[in-house]
Amino acid sequence: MGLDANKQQTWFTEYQTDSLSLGLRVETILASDTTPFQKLLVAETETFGRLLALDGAVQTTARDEFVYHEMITHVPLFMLDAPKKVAVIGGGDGGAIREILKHPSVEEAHLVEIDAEVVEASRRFFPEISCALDDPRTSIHYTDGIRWVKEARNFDLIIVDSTDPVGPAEGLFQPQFYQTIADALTDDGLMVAQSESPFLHQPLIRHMREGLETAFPHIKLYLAAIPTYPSGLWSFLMASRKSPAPSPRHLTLNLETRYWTPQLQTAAFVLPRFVEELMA
Ligand code: AG3
Repeated sequence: MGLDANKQQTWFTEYQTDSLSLGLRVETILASDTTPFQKLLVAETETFGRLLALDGAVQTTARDEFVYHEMITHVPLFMLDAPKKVAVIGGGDGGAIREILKHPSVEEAHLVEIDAEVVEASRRFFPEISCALDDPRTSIHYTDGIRWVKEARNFDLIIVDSTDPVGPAEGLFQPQFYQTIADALTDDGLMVAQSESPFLHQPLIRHMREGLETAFPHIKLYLAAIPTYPSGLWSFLMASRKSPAPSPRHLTLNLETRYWTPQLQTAAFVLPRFVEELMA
């Protein structure tokens, strides 16, 4: 407990708001680059293992990535009996793709990432996260997700695995984008988007919910605990034309997971009152 003055004092600090930060002691900096889109940092941290940060914001760490990647994928996938075509907008580390391909019905997993250097960094420094990017079912498109979705059709699930709503991801939080996603889905299809922290980003969550409501009749929010993201409590918004219900296969598929369980498939939607109020 506490600070050991004998250890090297190199810290990664994410300034999460203008009055709140998260610090991780760094053992080694592995990559620090400016891509055409953002600043990219890969570092070995003592507490959470390898860290990928974009524009100073934690995207993923080796020790807690499973929470985010399992929850952004399995919860919507298990609302479907036989998902076949899935797309991830953003998510260049490949973690969501790895989880999607655990579902045997999936035939096509499309990764739509604007920044090829994120994918390259993940292949190089996070082999356990990027491991499904070479699967024959995976296609990678290095392009703007907004443009790509306009041409997409017949998807069972579209996942928006974006960075925060500043910089390259800004357009991924706009109502017009949600309408183009709706047009790219089958009638039974779903979309899910990471929607930041209910402690710190309530206006954003409301804005996203209202935007989603212009394109979809059913919107639900669910939660997961992600220790390296701002406040540690994270949310996801799921939207669909039909009222979603877990497919019976969520009880029988016996996926290898570390966070998601069949019980969480429904329990993740049970909300604390202050979060429920955000959705009312
Ligand atoms: N997407 C990033 C979630 C936002 C984190 N925000 C922050 N640290 N300020 C995660 C990408 C993982 N595939």
